Amino acid sequence: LGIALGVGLYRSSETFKTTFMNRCEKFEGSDCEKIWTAFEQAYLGKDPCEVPMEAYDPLIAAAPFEPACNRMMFWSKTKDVAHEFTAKKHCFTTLEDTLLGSVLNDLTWCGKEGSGETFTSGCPRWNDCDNNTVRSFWNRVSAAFAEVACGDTTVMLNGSIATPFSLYSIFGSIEVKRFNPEKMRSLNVVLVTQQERNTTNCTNLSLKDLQKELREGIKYNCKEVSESQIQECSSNPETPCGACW
Ligand code: DVN
Repeated sequence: LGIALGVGLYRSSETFKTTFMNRCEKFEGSDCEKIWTAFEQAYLGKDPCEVPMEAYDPLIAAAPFEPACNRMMFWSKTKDVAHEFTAKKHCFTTLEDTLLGSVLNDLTWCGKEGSGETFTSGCPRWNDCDNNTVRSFWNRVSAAFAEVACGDTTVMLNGSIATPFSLYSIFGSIEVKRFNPEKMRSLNVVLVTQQERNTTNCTNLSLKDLQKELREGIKYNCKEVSESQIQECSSNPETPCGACW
């Protein structure tokens, strides 16, 4: 059994690296072996609950975020609708469309004290501990993505929930705090509504918190847009992005 288990773990970490490399190589001109090494050093041999976000600094240095001015899209509680949209309309880019975001999207990984392996099971869950391998990664890459945000930026927020903007989300606790008024002209909220539900609107109190969080010099706008309108727009290749909302 020990051997079988060992082989199973070995195989899963091999699959993990293969997935990482395959996804990475879609981004032409990137040194994926170098990026993999910088990634691994963040967590290998460590207690998976004691990986601070700074552990990924060398990874960010190995694969820096290139700003996509006027095209950057943030999101919170709108994962599916935002990604369906950017998959079809390339005039907007989310973190998960960038190299690091897309390579690790939907994956779980961690190390173990005294081991040089990458594990893909038995890792802490998102809320099990603050400094877990996966959560610290998303916090770190989100910070880096937000730091380079420039021009007019967009955030899709969920208009079907009571607090579309939460200070405890990654968007509220990490990204908004790193928006730089010297680079960013405006933040444009697309509040995604659903006709059949009792939805909030741009006067929602949590959006006042968002405006308070924005540093002076960053303009704020909000628009209510129905999910069906967003989907219709992204499914029609002829419609320019500027006409989606
Ligand atoms: O702007 C985006 C993007 O740049 C991103 O990295 O951060 C922003 C979105 O984060 P958010 O504001 O915290 O939004 P959500 O919708 O609360 O959470 C985003 C994701 O973080 C979730 O979809 C979870 O990822 P998963 O498991 O679907 O791949 C993850 N997450 C957040 N809270 C979680 C959690 N996963 C499990 N349990 C939780 N409590």
